[in-house]
Amino acid sequence: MAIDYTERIPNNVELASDRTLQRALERWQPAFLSWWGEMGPTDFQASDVYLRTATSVDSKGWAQYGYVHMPDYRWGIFLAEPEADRRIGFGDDFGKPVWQQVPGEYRSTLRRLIVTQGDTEPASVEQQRLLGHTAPSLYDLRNLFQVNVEEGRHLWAMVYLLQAYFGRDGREEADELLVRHSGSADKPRILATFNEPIRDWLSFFMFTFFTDRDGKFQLKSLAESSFDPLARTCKFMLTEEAHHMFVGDTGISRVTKRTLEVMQELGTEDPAAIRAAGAIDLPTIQRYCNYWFSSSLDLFGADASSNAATYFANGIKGRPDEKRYEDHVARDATYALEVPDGAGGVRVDQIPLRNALNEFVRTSYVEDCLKGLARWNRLIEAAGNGFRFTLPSTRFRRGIGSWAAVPTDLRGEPIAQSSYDAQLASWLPSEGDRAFVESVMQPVTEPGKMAAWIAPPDKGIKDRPLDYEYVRLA
Ligand code: BYC
Repeated sequence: MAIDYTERIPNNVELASDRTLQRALERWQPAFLSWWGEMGPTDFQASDVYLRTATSVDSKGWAQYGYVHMPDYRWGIFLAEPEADRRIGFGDDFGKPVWQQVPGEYRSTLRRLIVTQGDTEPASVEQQRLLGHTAPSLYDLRNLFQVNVEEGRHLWAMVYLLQAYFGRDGREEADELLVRHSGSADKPRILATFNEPIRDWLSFFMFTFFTDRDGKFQLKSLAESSFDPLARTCKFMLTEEAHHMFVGDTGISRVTKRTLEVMQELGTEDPAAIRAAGAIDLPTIQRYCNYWFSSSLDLFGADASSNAATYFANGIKGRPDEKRYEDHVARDATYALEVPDGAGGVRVDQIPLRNALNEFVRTSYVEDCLKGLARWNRLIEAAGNGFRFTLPSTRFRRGIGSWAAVPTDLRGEPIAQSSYDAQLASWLPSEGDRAFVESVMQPVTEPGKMAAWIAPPDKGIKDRPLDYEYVRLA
């Protein structure tokens, strides 16, 4: 009997009325499920997890809570409600009607952007697949799985666009999204950060704070797209994305809070003593920030980018919250870009704003990251301690753009390669730091209990108590 996919794939795109698309998704779904089985969270597939599931985009349906076995999660296809008479919001065609189909001349560009976005979603699930075994509490375990199933849904969102609007090429790309794997030597994920291993929960919190936040900015840029189905898809993805950054932000707060408690109890700031008590010293947390922040900065692309200028001119990818700006065409605006002068110093180049858009958005991202740091620093200040978290310069340890491979210190001052090489190990997590952090990652599975290196959250999920059984281990 034919599977009723209106039941199996909740959607608000009238899937049942498009047999070709339905068949394409029918072919892809078993491949997705087998990818989830092989590359998704190891074990826990038979556990009941207290998950939020979207069953529609309205306020009633987008966040339904209940126990679910992860493989039975209802990965659906949801686009935000259409905006009547929506017009192109930026670029050379400002004010013209948006596109409901892909314009032929932008087909390969749009496909490439959708594939790049889509590739990050399963990549992150692959990166995090082992973390369930070392969760510091059932609350955290549930949050990990919530993030994982939603990244899976975000993959569905991009696969829907590929299969609905890009014909055969789109179907092939959808298949390839399940063939590339994070960290694979032969077929790695597209963007570098998504090939970095995430072996411990401190890295997971850093990733959800710094890397998911790049996701927020990229999705906001794509939510402005003149290709209306992409814009609507990204708008709805953003509602789910907020929780992922919450997990990172509160995760790092809780680790910091616990460390401060231990410092208070012991009356010392000595990292060795703090580690001996099973907590993670603040300088180690700072080194993890340095690592994940600098890696995530590359995800914005090159600081001077003709690709970015073309996306903007053609109405393909805009600026986050484009309505905030007065000049939506930005044909004559310029941007002062700091670049290496080739002689060990810094030079300021005036370049067209359109070409500097990646840097422009990266700057907003840094401001957003700093709000989190200010929150963590307030905890430290309230504890009467003088330590403060800081972000390295955006020039530090870059792999993409004009600062790529230019040795600088944490403040972004160009330095000799030899000096950089000598100090890098003290700026980033060392093997010793990683080994220590991994050593404290002992699973805690009793409801309401927390591992020794992390404070409990302020409250539970959906008004449930902290000792609620967020995951019923099978
Ligand atoms: N790694 O002109 P540029 C998320 C390449 S995260 C490797 O700036 P472009 C999530 C680039 O491909 C958000 N290569 O390039 C978070 C180009 O190569 P070619 C994901 C890189 O394409 C957590 C060359 O450098 N969404 O959602 O305009 C969990 C020149 O650069 C990288 C998106 O990324 C890199 N980091 O800009 C789950 C949005 N950066 O063509 C999910 C879609 C650049 O010269 N993607 N290159 O060979 C885009 O908008 C663009 O592709 C990028 C790059 C902004 C990423």
